[in-house]
Amino acid sequence: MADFTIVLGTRIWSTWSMRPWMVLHRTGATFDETVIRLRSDGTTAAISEFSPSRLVPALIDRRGPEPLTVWDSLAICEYLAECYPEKQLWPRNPAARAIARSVSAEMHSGFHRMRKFLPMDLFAERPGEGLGEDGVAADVARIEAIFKACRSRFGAGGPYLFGAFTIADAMFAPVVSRFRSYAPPLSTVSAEYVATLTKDPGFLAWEAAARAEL
Ligand SMILES: N[C@@H](CCC(=O)N[C@@H](CS)C(=O)NCC(=O)O)C(=O)O
Repeated sequence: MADFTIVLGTRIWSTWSMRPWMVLHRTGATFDETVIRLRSDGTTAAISEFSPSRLVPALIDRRGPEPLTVWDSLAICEYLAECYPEKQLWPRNPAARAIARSVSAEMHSGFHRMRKFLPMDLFAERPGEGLGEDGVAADVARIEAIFKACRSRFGAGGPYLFGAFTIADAMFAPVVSRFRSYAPPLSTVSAEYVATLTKDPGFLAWEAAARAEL
């Protein structure tokens, strides 16, 4: 049996599932998956079998004497960072790590207008749609400011927000998918970052699995 089971929602829509899945994929751990169809009559009941919050994602760690269930995307990412310190899933530098945690938490708790009006639909092409809705431009501008600040202050060592891939990149992966679908006008820094993340092995693996689900 694999070390972990990750419980996910329908891949094309489930932003919260995509984030910790990319992090788990990065660890190289063996894992299997349970994918629950969202937006169906039985969704809540099906999720409740695995997740106490009745929301996906959830991670089940089977390595100990009894299985341990961790839920909520950011808590799962933190748990994996603790399980695999050698993978440097957070930046090693304390200042970079503090900012990586700040932008990840900001993503986790904010950007409600963008979430509402630019929902993730992984392969959709809807250029311009939703961009004029109230508050969307402000959310996009704030995200662009985050990309610029992280890349310029901490990104010298590679093409990701903090140079090498970290949890912060996974947290922004669904945003990058939205930028690709809805095509807001972007700065060069943001456009380059979208190109980087959409070529990331974890992002591509998520897309391949999502295609197989269609
Ligand atoms: N704060 C949670 C949010 C999780 C969440 O909202 N998950 C959605 C899917 S992306 C869900 O489970 N929805 C249940 C449903 O559609 O019935 C996290 O970060 O994991």
